[in-house]
Amino acid sequence: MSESSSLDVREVNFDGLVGPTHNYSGLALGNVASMSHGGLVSNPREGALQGLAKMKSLLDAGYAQGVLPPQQRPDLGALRALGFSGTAHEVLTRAAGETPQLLRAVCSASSMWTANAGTVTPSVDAADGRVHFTPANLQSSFHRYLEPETTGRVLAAIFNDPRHFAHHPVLPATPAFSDEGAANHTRLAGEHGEPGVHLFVYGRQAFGGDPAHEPKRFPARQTLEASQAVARQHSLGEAQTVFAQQHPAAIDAGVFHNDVIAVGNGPLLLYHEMAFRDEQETLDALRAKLATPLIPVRVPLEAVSLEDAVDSYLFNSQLLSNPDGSMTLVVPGECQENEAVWRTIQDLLLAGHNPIGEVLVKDVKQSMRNGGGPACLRLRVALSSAERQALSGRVLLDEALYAELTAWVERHYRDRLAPDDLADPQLAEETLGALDELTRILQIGSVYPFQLG
Ligand code: SUG
Repeated sequence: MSESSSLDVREVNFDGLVGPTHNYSGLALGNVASMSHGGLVSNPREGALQGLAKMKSLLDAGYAQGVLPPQQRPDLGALRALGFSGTAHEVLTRAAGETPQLLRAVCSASSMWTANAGTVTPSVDAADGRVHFTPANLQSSFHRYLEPETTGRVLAAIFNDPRHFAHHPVLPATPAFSDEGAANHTRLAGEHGEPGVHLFVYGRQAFGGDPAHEPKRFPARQTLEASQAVARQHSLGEAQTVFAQQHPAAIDAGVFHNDVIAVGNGPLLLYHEMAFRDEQETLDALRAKLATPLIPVRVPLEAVSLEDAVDSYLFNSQLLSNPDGSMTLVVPGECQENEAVWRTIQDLLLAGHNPIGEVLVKDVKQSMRNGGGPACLRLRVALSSAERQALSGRVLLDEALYAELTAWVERHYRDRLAPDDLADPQLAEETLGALDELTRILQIGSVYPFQLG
């Protein structure tokens, strides 16, 4: 085994910075929060500061915290590819007049939800002893389909030492290989540095699937075929993988990713009774493959309805390992506002026989209104100390980086954005200036289309 399997493996949570064009456009079919908040005025500065505050508090609590940059928006290249021409001003004005919905899509700051950036396999599970990455194609929606190209460049810039990191191509961006990344992937293991089992959760089967087992109201965003292809790219064998179908009724209730209804960490799987189409089969398969006893923590429907799960985002929590073997659950503020959910946290999770010993409540409301909780905002990458040292750029949060990023947000971000503001060419210019500066702060080189010429 390579040095990457040595001790001191830590999970680094790479949170996406909320971008300067953060807005509410109602773009995500099947995502109840996005659908109900479209058209509201957003607060990009507040959103970015909320995200940074979450990162800082987890850093202060002793967890390893990374940061990933937002993307270049508005995506003028996408508008040009769709036939708009002329200066930036002309392109934006014409798009705003002719297809305001398209303009909103190319302005989305959706790359903040880095749980959808890609799928990651830690080196301890990989035959070649390297960490493997596949950016997600996000082909289910146009605004997110625009992300993978820059995501791939950002990941390659940060994890750029080929002795430690391997990057795979994005899957074909077509419905059969619809891939939403780590939001539908959970790695279970004894500890982060021990070999693990990868639970891939899909919503539909593209080839030969039975439509009777698919959601009726909202789209299933992940296919079995996409999950299998990612597992193949990462050379994960049968003994290391479990493929489980998401419950179609959950998708129809607004559970557009598995991380809205289940979260795992180490040997613990916290899940809602309605998470999987076949709960027992899923647990049995995990038990058969895991080297350590599975700790299932099941939340029954009678404790938390699907509606409450979707409203509160209880399962979109971060579950973090502590040195004493206990775990901390990082929940969004909305959980505290929901009586049934808050009671379940106290009575079933904290008082139950499981390692969850603490609950931290974080305010990420700006992101939550678009359906993004604490877990959506982060990409988990388990790294050995050698791999952490091999990272490029200045992306591991510390006191100084936090202070610089906070000042950068305060310098460049608008307080509020109404839907009509998205056509303002000034906003596009401000954003480019801010991102150029950000790549210097993070020392990641040129990753944006405007920097590549
Ligand atoms: O893809 N929302 C995102 C939220 C992603 C949450 N991620 C995880 N569950 N891991 C989505 O649905 C809404 C954008 C808007 O409507 O303006 C949006 O894209």
